[in-house]
Formats: sequence, C-alpha cells, structure tokens
Amino acid sequence: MSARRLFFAIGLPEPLPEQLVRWRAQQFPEEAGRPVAAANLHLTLAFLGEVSDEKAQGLQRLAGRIQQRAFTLDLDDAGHWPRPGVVWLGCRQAPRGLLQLAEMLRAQAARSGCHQSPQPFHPHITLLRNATRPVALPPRNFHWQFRVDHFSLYQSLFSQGRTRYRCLQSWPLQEMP
Ligand code: 2AM
Repeated sequence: MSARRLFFAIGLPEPLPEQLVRWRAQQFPEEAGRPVAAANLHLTLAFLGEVSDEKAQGLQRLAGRIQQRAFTLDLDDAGHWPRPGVVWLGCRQAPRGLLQLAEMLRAQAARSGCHQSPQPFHPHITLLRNATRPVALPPRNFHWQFRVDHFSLYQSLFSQGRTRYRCLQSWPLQEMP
C-alpha cells in the first residue's frame, strides 16, 4: 500500500515569499542555518505523517466540511528554537480563526490515527533549518500582513537531496457577507 507524507498548511501569497527571502538574506548571516527555499515557505496547520491513500481521502472529506471564516495574518514576530534548529516567523497574537482551523484539523487528524504532537500549537513559518547555534534575531521592526482565504493539503517529496512540497488540494475559508 502506498503512503505519502502529508500536512495541512497555509501557503504564502505572491510576492511575499520573495520579499521574505530578501529580508532573511539581509538579517541572517549564511552560517546561521540552511535557508528554506521561497517556494517551500508555509505555515503548517497539522502535520499528518505518512498517510495511506484511503486515510488521506477520509481526511480530505473531513477538511471539506470545515466551515471557517477567513482571517488576516500579521507576521510580526520571530524566534529561534535551538533544539530542532529552527528560526521562524510568526505572529505576536495569533488570530482566533487560525487557532480554530488548526485545532479542527489536528483533532480530525488525531481521530484518524495520525499522531499529533502533545506540544501546544505555535503557528510559525520556518525560515532557517539546522540553526542549532545561537542566532541574533532581527529587531522587531518588521511587519507583513496577508489575508488567509484558503488552506491546503501538501505532500512532502524528497528527491536528489531536496525537499519539495506539492499542493494536492485547497479549501476556501468564508469571507464575511
Ligand atoms: P517545521 O517547519 O517546524 O519543521 C512539513 O514537514 C511541515 O510539517 C514543516 O513545516 C514541519 O514543521 C511540520 N511538522 C510538524 N511536525 C512534524 C514532524 N513530526 N516531522 C516533520 N515535519 C513536521
């Protein structure tokens, strides 16, 4: 039986990925960590792990039933987790809509047998990996904002030493009438 490595996430609208990559290059020295490619920048809502096609179909059906309002995401926070070696961008105050959406997807995933981390959900966009040594974080004078009006299911593919994410399906979030 085939299994794919899947996760639900929010992708970034153009031209934000390129803007973030330029800003990152100005803010962090090369030795700080391995930069995530612009096309791979995303905010994970629920990590599913290796999932059979049958289980994935069930999770896609459940995702399609989610009724959730669109929300605005403010990227105005950054941090460093030395243990997993991650430098990230996030929000000082996560919107309720984001937390509710992630909570729903993670609960559906857990009920479907996809192990969910017991750690609380901390919404973030990974900018650098392998950042295990101390890193000077940029001054908090940055702020990007975008409207989140859909979420997606991605497959993580690894070949020729590179990770690439393929969007399999997207679902809209409701705008206020
Ligand atoms: P990270 O960026 O903090 O590493 C695809 O791997 C996405 O799923 C990444 O954004 C990753 O978060 C997230 N993720 C969450 N739990 C994971 C796990 N146990 N293994 C790999 N990725 C995980």
